[in-house]
Amino acid sequence: MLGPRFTDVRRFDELDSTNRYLVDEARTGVPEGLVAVADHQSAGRGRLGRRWEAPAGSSLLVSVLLRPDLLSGQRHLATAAVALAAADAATDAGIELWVKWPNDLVVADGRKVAGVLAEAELDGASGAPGVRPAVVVGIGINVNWPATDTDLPGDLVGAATSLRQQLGHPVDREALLSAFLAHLEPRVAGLSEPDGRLCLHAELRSRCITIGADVHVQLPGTAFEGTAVELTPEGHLVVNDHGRLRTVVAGDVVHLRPSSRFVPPGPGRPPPQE
Ligand code: BT5
Repeated sequence: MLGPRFTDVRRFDELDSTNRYLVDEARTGVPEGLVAVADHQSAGRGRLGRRWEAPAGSSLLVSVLLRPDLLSGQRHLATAAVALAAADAATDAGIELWVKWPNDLVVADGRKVAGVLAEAELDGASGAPGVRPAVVVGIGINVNWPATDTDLPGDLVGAATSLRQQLGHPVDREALLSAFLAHLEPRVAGLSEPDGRLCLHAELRSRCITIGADVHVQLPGTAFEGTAVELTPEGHLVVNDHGRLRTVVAGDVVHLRPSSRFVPPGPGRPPPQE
């Protein structure tokens, strides 16, 4: 069931990028709630100029236009809201996904099922009085591709998997989209409220397999290693770098050693170990 926000769902056989489409729409002042879904993206975007790969008709490629009442430093919570809604939709489909900070959804062995990309639109109509800046958040979910590792390009073997590969049967993309939007609705409402942000933070913390892991953090022009120990209320990662606590707002994180707090799932949903 769709909530009141996400009623305008625009579907495309092909787009360059659903994020690009919504960022352009945001510049014209379109209100919160517009959704773009594509069967295929000719230039699907990852972070830092990287590509998102998805054969036509195989994946859920969806972006949402949000205008939450957030400070710019809190924007990571919009990424979290989308990641957590997608994780709940995957749970409905029968599989548990975990958040690998900052923007991946992974299965317990670390292989990536989905990636989230948030882009802010601060110019144009969004800068007009009374119009909150837009945040466009897109997610690519590997639904029916890969079916097996042999479908993957070499660089993604061992790094990517899909709902289908994990479950052993195809998954209905429409049902997944409906579940995702339904799970997103209350979280987007929560983004603009202090209590809602507290809830998102708590949820993110319990889904985040990076906390407790030894990590290599790649920042622009520099890198360091340490143990991820916490998430700030804004969802940023706190890393203990040999006794010095460093907050990482944006960066790439490689897990060097899995979290001791994370117990790989057996049957049913595992509670994270505190
Ligand atoms: C992401 O970037 O993971 C964000 C991906 C967001 C994609 C969605 S699709 C709808 C919306 N419209 C867009 O144009 N984008 C969004 P990043 O963390 O930079 O990861 C990118 C890296 O993941 C690539 O360099 C590959 O190594 C890997 N990758 C690419 N395609 C993948 C896939 N289908 N499954 C797993 N890994 C993949």
